[in-house]
Amino acid sequence: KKEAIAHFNEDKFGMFIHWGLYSILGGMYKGQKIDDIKSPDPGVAEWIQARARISREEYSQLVDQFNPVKFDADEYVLLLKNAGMKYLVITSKHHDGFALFDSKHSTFDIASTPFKRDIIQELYDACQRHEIDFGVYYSHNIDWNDANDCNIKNYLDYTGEVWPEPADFKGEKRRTMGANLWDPSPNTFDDYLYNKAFPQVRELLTRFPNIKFMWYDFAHFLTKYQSFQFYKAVYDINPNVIVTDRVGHGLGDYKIPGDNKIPSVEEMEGKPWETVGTFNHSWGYKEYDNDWKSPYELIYWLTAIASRGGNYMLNIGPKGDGSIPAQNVENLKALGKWTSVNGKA
Ligand code: FUL
Repeated sequence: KKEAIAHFNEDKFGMFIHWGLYSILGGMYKGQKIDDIKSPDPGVAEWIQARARISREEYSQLVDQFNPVKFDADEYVLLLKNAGMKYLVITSKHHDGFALFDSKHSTFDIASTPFKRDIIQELYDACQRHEIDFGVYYSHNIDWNDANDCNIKNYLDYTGEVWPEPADFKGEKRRTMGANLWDPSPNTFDDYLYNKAFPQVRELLTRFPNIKFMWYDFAHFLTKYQSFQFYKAVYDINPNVIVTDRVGHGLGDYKIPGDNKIPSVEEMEGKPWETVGTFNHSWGYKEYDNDWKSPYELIYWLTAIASRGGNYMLNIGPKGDGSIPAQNVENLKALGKWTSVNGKA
């Protein structure tokens, strides 16, 4: 584990990819920008299902439209490699519950789309070919398709917390904090854990033995035991995989300060850490957000983070057709000119 952490620290600069069914919508729901929808949930594109309170049934119809024919794994990996990045982490399953890999434990996955090709497999293979470290993001607590209410009721009962507001779960305007309170699945949260989440985590680690990072996210409503189980699920199969502290309850091998946050050295308490940052203002593709960070801004983020001892993982959100927004490509190429002179070989 020590070696794996030292290796991670050496990597310094990586690419994050948020890609899934939400990328088809590009931040638009029925002709309306999600920023214009009145909703207490975040306006980032991958949160559209929560923000617009889309039913599970309606959202899952996107499966039939997911056909990213422009996707080319080598092109993605060479783009990041030529920008000076050393690793890649992709959303294997985000909060919507859709798996970008061919999963034995859910039909809500890439194999059910017209595309069928296993995106995680193709990127993993391309990373091995081009000597890029590979990791997966996995939304373990939040799964709007299969995790019932994402454990929020148990959590509030158990902790006695009143959060986000009195928990009658009826107010449409109430912030969900990621829990599916508008159309929860009929199964229990335990069903989700034992029939989908743990099996999928094991599936990923077994199928991809050279995974370096498990990027768990958003553990708000998990018990300490559940967080421990998620940590252990990884450790038991591959103890060299390092795990984000977002697994919950103070567990994990490296710290993630808030999204888009450059922390002070003191805040990180001498632990390994990584800042994750957006290129514009959304993680998933949002067709009307063209406020891209320039190559100069990216150099600032990279140097500010690296000089404090952290890693910088910069995000891109490919479109539903598999292409990457042109300005991302251009700015990453420009950045590559700088890293080729100032970065590590
Ligand atoms: C957050 C998530 O809710 C966002 O959608 C995104 O994945 C970001 C990196 O982490 O907690």
